[in-house]
Amino acid sequence: MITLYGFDTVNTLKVLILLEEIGTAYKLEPINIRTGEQHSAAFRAINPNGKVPVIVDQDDFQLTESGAILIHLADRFDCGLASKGTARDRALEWLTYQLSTQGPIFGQIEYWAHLAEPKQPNILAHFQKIGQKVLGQMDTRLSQTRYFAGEDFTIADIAHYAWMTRLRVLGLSLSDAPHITRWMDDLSQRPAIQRAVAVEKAIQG
Ligand SMILES: N[C@@H](CCC(=O)N[C@@H](CS)C(=O)NCC(=O)O)C(=O)O
Repeated sequence: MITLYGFDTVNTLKVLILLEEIGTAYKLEPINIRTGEQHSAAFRAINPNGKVPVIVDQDDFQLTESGAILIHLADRFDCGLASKGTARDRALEWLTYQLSTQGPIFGQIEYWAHLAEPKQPNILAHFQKIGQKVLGQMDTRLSQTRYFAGEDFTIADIAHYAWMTRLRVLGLSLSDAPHITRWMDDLSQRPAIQRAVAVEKAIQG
């Protein structure tokens, strides 16, 4: 049995999507990061960094970092990542792009748009400009292939999709990104993604 410690966050959503795609039994333990539960001694014993998501796999193996968790689960259940070869390399390439570029830039936009006090319009505009560039790079990739890694749906798609559910609050536009729109429509129809989004929405501390 896998236990997922998480909350209503994009990184938790990535893991929920993969667990639903796999179809394995899992238990969700909400950690309310808005009331500071991530700093409790009990949670720090599970993740000293005080962040979600974390999984505990079969009661004895604990893992943090959404990217590492996706790779671990994909390999363990043979779901969403080829075991070797170019298909695996390509999926890890685009997973890394999400972890190093799309996620951090979108995170900056969310901070400067909604959390920063006082507001800094110049900084927000700076990150939104980079965010549109990121969307352009994603759209170019999806103009060449059905999914990020090629013809198969992988954990690279899962990782990218999680932040894309927040596009509205980021103030970014898909008007010049028809291939992302096509890919979003495709992923939104996957029953596992629909279930994961519903589970994330229902999380309460
Ligand atoms: N690099 C980590 C980031 C995890 C992360 O930033 N989690 C946030 C929520 S999305 C968190 O737990 N924040 C609580 C805090 O920093 O106090 C991953 O990909 O899992």
